[in-house]
Amino acid sequence: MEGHCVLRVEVKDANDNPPEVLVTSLLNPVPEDTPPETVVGLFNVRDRDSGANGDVSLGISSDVPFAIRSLQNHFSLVTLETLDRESTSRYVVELIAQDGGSPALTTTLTLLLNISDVNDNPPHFLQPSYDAFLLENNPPGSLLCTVSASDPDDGDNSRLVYSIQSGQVQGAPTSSFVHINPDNGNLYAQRTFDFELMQVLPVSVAVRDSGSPPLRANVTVYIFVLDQNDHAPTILHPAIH
Ligand SMILES: [Ca+2]
Ligand SMILES: [Ca+2]
Ligand SMILES: [Ca+2]
Ligand SMILES: [Ca+2]
Repeated sequence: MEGHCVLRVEVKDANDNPPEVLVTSLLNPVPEDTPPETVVGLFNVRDRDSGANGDVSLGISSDVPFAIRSLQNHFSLVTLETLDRESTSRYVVELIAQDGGSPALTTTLTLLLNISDVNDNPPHFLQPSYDAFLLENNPPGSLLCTVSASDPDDGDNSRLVYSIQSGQVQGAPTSSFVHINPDNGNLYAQRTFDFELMQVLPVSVAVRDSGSPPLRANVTVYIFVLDQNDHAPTILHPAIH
C-alpha cells in the first residue's frame, strides 16, 4: 500500500542580510548659499530579507545641518539651515541604515560633503583711515604708506585689487599726485610735494575682490606734507644813510 504525505517545510527568514544604501545622486560640493530644505542627495535602500527583517529606515548623524526626508524606500538628503563656508567648509555626514530585525542589522555610509565658496563677504580695511607723513621736496616715487584689507572668502572671491578713486586736487587729477600698487596696497608719491602749496592731501583708496560680481570697500589716506626749512630768511637791511 502506497501513501502520500505532503511535507510542508516553512523556511522562516532569519535576519542574515544587512541593509544596503545606494547613492542615486549627490551634490558635492554644496554651494554655501544653498537655501534650507534643498535636496542635495538621493538614496535608495534595500534588504534581501523579508518582513520586518527587510524593512529599512535611514537615519543621519545629529551634528550636521542636514536631514533625511523619506518616501517609502526613497530617501533624500536636504539642507536644514543656511550654510557658511567661512565657518565650516566640510562636513562628515553619516547615514545609518537599520532594518527591523531583532537584533537589527545596520549599515553606515559616510559622506564627505564639501561646502563651496560664494562671494558673500566684501573686503574690509584693517584701519578706519590711514595717515602718511611726507617731508616736502621728496623725490617722486617715495613710499607713503601701505593700506591693507582682508577678505574671508576663498580664491578669486578674496583676491584683492587696490586702486585710487578718481578725484581732483587743486585742479589736477588725484592720480597725478599718488599711485598705488594694485596687488599690495603700497601707496607712492607721483611728484615732489611742496609744503607751501599743500599741507594735507586726502586720498580715497578703493579695494575690490575678484568675485563675480566683485565687492568693494573704501578708505581715506591723509597725506601730511611736512615743512622743510627750504626758504632762506629774507633780511630787511636798514636803510643806509
Ligand atoms: Ca535584514
Ligand atoms: Ca559665508
Ligand atoms: Ca569677498
Ligand atoms: Ca564665502
